[in-house]
Amino acid sequence: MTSDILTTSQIDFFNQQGYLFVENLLSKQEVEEYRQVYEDFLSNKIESANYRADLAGLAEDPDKKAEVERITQIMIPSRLFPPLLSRPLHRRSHALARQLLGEDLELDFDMLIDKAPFTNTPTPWHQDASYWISMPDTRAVSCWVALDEAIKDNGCMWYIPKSHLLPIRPHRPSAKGGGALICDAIESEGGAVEIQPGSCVFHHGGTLHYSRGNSTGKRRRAFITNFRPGSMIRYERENGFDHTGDRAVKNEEAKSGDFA
Ligand SMILES: O=C(O)CCC(=O)C(=O)O
Repeated sequence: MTSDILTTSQIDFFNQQGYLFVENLLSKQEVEEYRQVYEDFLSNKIESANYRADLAGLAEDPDKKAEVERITQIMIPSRLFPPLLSRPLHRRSHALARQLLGEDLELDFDMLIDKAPFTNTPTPWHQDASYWISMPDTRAVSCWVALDEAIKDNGCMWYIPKSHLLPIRPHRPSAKGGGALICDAIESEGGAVEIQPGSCVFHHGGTLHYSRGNSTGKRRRAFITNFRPGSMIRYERENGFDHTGDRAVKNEEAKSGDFA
């Protein structure tokens, strides 16, 4: 059975720890359907080239630029292919996000992150809020849905419990050529959440997270939705920010290490 109702203890866990595992957001058949749409994005059958990047950045030596994208990120899939908005992943993750952080939560953006086989490239430790402009209301939650089994060796998510309750850490770009943002953190501060296809993990916008590289021969596809109060989405847009642009440190507090 798929899930779209949370218990009080799940909501309390999220508020206290900053993340929450939810089993079976999608059925097996739904996972298959999402895998097909995912391939349409990766093969550019659904035109997404302008929103596609390698989170690993460019290799330091441009002559050695990776032939294979190591961490493929495609932003705003539902703006490029709106039928996704009424499908189960968006509907159920939205329903659960509202139970976690409030009825005023709306979809801000979504993204695909794929780790190809044997690419061995970690997603660096970071807090999502470091990418975003500073906002008066910091409620924000991501739903990270696995379309393949996600285990330590192919890049399941790791979280640092309670980190959303502490000041944001200072962030910096991880690589020349526009790599993901990084802050100082280590695995022993947190724990890995290994999950099956169709299951998901929610994390708060202030929760520190990371994933190891994919050292296996199989894919690691994730479909991610992100929600925040509608008033804050309008605030972002009025300030020219819509999650399709560059990956600079945008949050003033992440430059200094404070978080209001
Ligand atoms: O999929 C990954 O490796 C990283 C995902 C991530 O950083 C996020 O969903 O905020």
